Amino acid sequence: MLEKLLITGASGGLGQICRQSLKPLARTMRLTARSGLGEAGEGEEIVYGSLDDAAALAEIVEGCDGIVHLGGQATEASWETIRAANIDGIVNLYEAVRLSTTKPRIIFASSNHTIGFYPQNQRLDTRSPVRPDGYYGVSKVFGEALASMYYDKFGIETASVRIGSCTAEPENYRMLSTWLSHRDFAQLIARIFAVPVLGCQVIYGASANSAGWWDNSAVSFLGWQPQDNAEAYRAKIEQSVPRPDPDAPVAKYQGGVFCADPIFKE
Ligand code: 15L
Repeated sequence: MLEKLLITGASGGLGQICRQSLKPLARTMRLTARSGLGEAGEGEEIVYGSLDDAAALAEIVEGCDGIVHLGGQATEASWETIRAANIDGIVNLYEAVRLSTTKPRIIFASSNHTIGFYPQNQRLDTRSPVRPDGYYGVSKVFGEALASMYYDKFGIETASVRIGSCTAEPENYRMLSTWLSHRDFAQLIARIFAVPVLGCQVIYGASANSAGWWDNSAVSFLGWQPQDNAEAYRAKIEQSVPRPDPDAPVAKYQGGVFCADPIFKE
């Protein structure tokens, strides 16, 4: 059990899920976001702060022995927005960890958009070269590279989880391959904190989908066995979601619509 688990981006969609599901993992949960965290529940601490405030982050990180880093920009945006949240912000986080006395293990919410431009008929493993599908995907590649450097130079351990589509249930054809159930995500996080030695790993965050594209055999030592399979929702999707044009990016590329976006301007 962790003493103090920090969740960044705790007010976002996944943050709210983790706030509930990760309670059994730590004696205390420290939740941070810029706003919107409500009242602290039992065993919770709320500390408001921003990833661009290095001094505040140092205080937020100190005393924690685990971090689930969900904070930052979670979709495509202008370079200015991505740079502030996902480039400068994650450097600030790793510097805070390096300077902390507790040197927490980090779970970095990376994304399938690091490899989004691979075609949907190609299976990948965790050593396949990256093919990001936008500024957002590039920023997640940066985060993974930063984690690698902080491990090699300073021994700080990270699991970069390339989250597919973490929703209550799969919502479209692509998600039959990319879906990560909330339950499987929580169990993956528990395994990452449980193993005695983690090192620095890349892991695909997807449930045991029959139509899945990603091979996690290089991290089988984690002992993570996803329970859910998007296939159980296929009939429902076939009844309710129009089938996309096979030449549309959403049907062609693993990153789906992110591959269709031109360079993003705000
Ligand atoms: C992501 O990285 C996004 O944060 C999320 O909003 C979804 O778009 C997801 O990828 C996805 O590819 O389904």
